Amino acid sequence: MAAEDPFHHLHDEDYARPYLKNLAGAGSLYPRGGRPVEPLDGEWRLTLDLFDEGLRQKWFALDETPPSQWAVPRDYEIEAGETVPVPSCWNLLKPEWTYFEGAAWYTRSFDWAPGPPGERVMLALGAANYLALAFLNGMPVGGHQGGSTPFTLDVTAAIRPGRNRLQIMVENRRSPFRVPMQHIDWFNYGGLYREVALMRLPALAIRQARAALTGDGRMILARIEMDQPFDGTGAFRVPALGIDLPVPIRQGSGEVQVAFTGTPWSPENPVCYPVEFVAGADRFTDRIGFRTLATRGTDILLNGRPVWLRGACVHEDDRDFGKVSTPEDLRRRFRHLKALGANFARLSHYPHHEDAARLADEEGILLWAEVPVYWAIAFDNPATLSDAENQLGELIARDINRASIILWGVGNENADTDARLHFMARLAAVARAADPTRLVGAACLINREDFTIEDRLAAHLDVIGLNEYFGWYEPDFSGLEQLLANSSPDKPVIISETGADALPGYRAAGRVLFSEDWQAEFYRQQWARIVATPYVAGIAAWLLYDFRTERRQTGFQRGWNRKGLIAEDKETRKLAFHVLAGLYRGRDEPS
Ligand code: GCB
Repeated sequence: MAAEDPFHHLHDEDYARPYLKNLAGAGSLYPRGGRPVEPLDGEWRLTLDLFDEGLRQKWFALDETPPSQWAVPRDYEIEAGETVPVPSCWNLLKPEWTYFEGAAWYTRSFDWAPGPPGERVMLALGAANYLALAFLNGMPVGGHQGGSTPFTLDVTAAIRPGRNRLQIMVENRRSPFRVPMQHIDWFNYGGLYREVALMRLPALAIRQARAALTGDGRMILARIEMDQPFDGTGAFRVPALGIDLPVPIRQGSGEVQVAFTGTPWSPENPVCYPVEFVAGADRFTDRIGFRTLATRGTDILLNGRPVWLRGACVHEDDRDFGKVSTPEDLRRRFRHLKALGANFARLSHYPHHEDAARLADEEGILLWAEVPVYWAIAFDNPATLSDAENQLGELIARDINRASIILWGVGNENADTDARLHFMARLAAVARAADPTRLVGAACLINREDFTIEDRLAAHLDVIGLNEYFGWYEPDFSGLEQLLANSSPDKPVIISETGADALPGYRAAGRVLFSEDWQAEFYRQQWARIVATPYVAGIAAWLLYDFRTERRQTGFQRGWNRKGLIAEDKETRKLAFHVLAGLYRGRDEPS
């Protein structure tokens, strides 16, 4: 049927293809870089669209004539949508939306005043779970897949002076081919759950700007990448260190080295310096901590000295807001980590809000940041691999200047098959190529036949993550003892998860599952064995807060994973919190 027929998609099952052709990716991302933006947060209209009628019928192409003047009936009306806040997760807005998995259309209008000639306008989204397609004034302006990473869409051709109408279709179906796939242990929230904004860029703009110490810690290496071929001179400035240097830019990129005379960033002294990169009419600013990172044998070295990681994993989840990270939520998270005596957190199991790592920089908490290559991804599917590569690339591009991030996690508990080895070795290579300054790790499975830390992927990693639940999913700790004794890895091992469920307030003596007492005793037992193992370089308790997950349906759980050290109210500290805080501070008593 002819493309101009407004209903040509209706009975055409290939209806989505035209919109999926040019999805934005890491290569087209403009990190914010301190540039001013015009927020589009606030009230939007939301219409659920379980059958994808919006794409089939082209809801974006409909004009805004009121229903009283319609010549023929329609199935969509902007004003009939619910008024919802952005950012938010639709699941928590209305009881009947709690378990909705499908497409939904967000619509709002905004006013626009054009800037100087040549200016470009980007629609910048912090994240949308999982697929997002955007339409401005009836024109498709691109989209994105991957539920936790940022993207920018160039809307220059579609935006107009005065009133504009923006529509974003967000679709969160779980699928065997997505990253993550349909089987996960967390809640599949949907929607525009991070900030949406417009960002103005000059005709020639900085795509990426980074600065980090060279391996020996003596020099800062600063690099600018433009979004087009360009020969000229930029600038790199760190006013507090008296640095103000020209950066020669050839063919769109350039770098410069300068002696580092400042204070290295560390958890004890998390010094971040305001920095500025300038090229042409564009200016990219950031706050950067400078530190070195390496491994030597089974040690992790921060600024040349071994560091032992005491930490907790944390999901991006909230009883009231779902995946939305409010500034208060993030600040509370770091207060709790500090109260625990932690110097480390694992941001499980997908990229978190970018302010998490920014706050970690300021607070001095080391981070493991990862992509949701979780459990049984479709490892043999090339499209799934490119999706995972892209999510990793976007995460690295966004957070390249964060001193707190020490490790890129490329997966979690994936069975050691040939397809998985190929898939994840590729991700490790992608991470190294994009960022040679950090470590690459993954949470590996163990060999359960001979109880050893054994995974072919380890050859591609700097750090081996070990998730183990001896004493919880296994009745006792003997397997852990065997495993730790049988293994002799030649690189650092982090206990990337260990934990036990506890229902707040449920008290019982002995190994009574789901009691606060057993959760606390579990950590005492684990700790004694872990700290006695020289090749272990740290531990991340599973986890800081209880989180929502539909896999967990006993009377103790009722839709929640209860392994939090703190209950779902993010206030009530369980016994294990106090015990672990005592252990982390070097004494086995409640703090
Ligand atoms: C794991 C997974 C994590 C689960 C956890 C649990 O090994 O990596 O996502 O939530 O165990 O609670 O069982």
